Amino acid sequence: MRLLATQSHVVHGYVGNKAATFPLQCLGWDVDCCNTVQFSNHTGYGLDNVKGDATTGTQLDQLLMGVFKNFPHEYCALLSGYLPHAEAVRRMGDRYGQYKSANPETLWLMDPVMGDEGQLYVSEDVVPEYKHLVFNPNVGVDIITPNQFELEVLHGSAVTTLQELKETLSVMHEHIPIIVLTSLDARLFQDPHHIYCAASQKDEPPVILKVPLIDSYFTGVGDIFSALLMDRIYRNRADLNLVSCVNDVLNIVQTVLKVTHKFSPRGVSMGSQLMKDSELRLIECRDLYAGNEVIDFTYKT
Ligand code: PXL
Repeated sequence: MRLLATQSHVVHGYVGNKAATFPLQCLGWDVDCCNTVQFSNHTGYGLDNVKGDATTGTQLDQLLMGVFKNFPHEYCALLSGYLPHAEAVRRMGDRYGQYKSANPETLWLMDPVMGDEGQLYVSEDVVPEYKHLVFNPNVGVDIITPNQFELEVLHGSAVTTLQELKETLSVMHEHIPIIVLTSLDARLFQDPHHIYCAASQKDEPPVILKVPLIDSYFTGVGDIFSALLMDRIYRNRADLNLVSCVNDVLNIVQTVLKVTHKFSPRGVSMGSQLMKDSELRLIECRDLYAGNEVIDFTYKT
């Protein structure tokens, strides 16, 4: 199993490709990484404490062109995450799209990383690029993993009820077969003590999952989530039970966060070097990725 991942590289810590690679390798994947940035550390340390550069659209295009020229049929799976500039999103979309049309069996998971809780953390012109990849027919994205804010940005309107959530998902499913919402607004459930997610497939009602909230800051959680989700969906693609895949991944991520939290029990503050205490403890969790202990997180609405 070989996967191509286009997302961040950080020298220190675990976000982007640094968060995805080791867990996937533990599961038997060869992981080929195209780095969209090379930063000293993630941006949660505070912008003054981040050094390094983003890969330009042209550089990214060259890398992907070389990779797909030399390895035109080798990838079972394509993954993408944080791409800070519009040009980079476009080039990734073009190259991945070409590969996918020549290799329709390959699974493409795109995490449309744009922001959270009402705030964009990429430049604004990234939005229409992701909209293009989601709403145009024949692009070929199989799976997207937005949070609720990213779903709203893509769809262009707020989601304030579960009924609106269903309607929004059914519009998105016109071209995207699988949508996993990695966090829903706590206000939809009046419950600040849990994180709510949703697993949704075309022509089926979405299933909500509910996970206890750990009161701290973590980064790279979405990146390990999308990597493990890709693994589970790929392995089970012949007879896919999406809810079971998402539930399994949530169990693992929850345990990784519990282990990480055990090392920084007093919590950490965003925007400072104290973030170093809450880097994901991916090595310590090396025996977990295959999954074993499964709590049922599904939530009946
Ligand atoms: O997806 C998390 C992430 C990825 N890439 C960079 C980041 C972060 C989170 O802070 O800073 C560069």
